[in-house]
Amino acid sequence: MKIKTALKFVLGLSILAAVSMPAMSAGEKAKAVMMPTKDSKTTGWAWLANNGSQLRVWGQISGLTPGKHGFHVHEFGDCSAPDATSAGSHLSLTGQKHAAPENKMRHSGDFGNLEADANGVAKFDFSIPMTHGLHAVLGRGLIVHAKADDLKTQPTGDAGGRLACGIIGMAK
Ligand SMILES: [Cu+2]
Ligand SMILES: [Zn+2]
Repeated sequence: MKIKTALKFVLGLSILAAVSMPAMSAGEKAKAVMMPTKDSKTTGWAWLANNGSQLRVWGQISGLTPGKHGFHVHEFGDCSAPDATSAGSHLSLTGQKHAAPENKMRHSGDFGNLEADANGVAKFDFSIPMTHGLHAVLGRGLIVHAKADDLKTQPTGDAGGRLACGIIGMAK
């Protein structure tokens, strides 16, 4: 009797695992918690998930000056330097130049600009083509800058210093 109950339990568990696994990979998403650099008050968060052939990016960042701020995925998931330069340059998987997010020929990490309102809060929700999707940006650094990205100056868009840095990691 006891053995029979135990068998039922094990069988039940394996059915549960088989049913729940496909749902987990379909809903796969990542999160970057934006931490302020030295002398910055900029904080926030961004979610990232595959949206068909595109990458959806949504979230909220506060403690900005009103107006446009460059927003990029940088090469490394290392925000440890006081000015976040440890995150390296813009993520570039295909060797293209810096450009606008609409441009097919751009750094993979070129997300363009966020626009902060009069209170210094930027709310965003956009989708952007991304070679290899979410997995291309996992473990990288997400950076919001002090100035607007002019979308043409090489190799940074002249977006100025780094106000906050977050490491893109898997999330529930
Ligand atoms: Cu940047
Ligand atoms: Zn770039």
